[in-house]
Amino acid sequence: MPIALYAHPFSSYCQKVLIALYENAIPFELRLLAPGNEQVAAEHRALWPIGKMPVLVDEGRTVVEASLIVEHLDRHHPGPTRWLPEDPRAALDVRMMDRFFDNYVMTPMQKIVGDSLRAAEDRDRQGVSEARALLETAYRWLADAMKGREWAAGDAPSLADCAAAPALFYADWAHPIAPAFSNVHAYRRRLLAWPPFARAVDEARPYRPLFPLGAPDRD
Ligand SMILES: N[C@@H](CCC(=O)N[C@@H](CS)C(=O)NCC(=O)O)C(=O)O
Repeated sequence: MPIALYAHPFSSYCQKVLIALYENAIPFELRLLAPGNEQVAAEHRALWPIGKMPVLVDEGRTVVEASLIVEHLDRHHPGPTRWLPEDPRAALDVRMMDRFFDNYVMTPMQKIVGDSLRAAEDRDRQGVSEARALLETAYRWLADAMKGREWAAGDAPSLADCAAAPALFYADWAHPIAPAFSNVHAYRRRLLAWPPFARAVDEARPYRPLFPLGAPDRD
């Protein structure tokens, strides 16, 4: 039975997993979570009532949370690119950067985007301004952390880069990265040129009109 991935190509957390699948050419069946696909939505709800995507099913085992899905693929479908180093200290560096991108880039980016989908009277101005401030702090910290680095942790692509690519891609749309943070811009550009992420971005192009803040005419 092929791996099934419940996902949508425009979702940042789904792209995090798609990178890992594409990079190591792992075959899978996309169970597209999109309006009108009621059967797929019902399967997804039954597998993971929390309702978040992506969800992966492999040999009857359900795996949730993008980082854990990438770790599952690394253990059970290892390919030429390994996502977590064997060395425990190096693996901790990768996990730390993965947490950084999820918690301090992806989360505030989602807050800004999610808030823009709310009715005007339900907007959370304070929450959005806190999210913007957090993104500024995260960009500044990352600009320093990326000095002399090509990849987020160590000298090879890892789980941390799977997290970084969609996080920085969309965060720059939601709250532009200041030109002064040139290391962050350069890293984001390298990620956009990374073949598995370039493919995920290309496949998601038709959905750009869905970006509620208006997708910029670039990338
Ligand atoms: N912690 C989850 C977050 C996943 C997540 O936020 N997914 C979004 C799409 S990018 C989602 O499912 N949104 C739909 C919803 O919240 O109903 C992970 O790492 O997989």
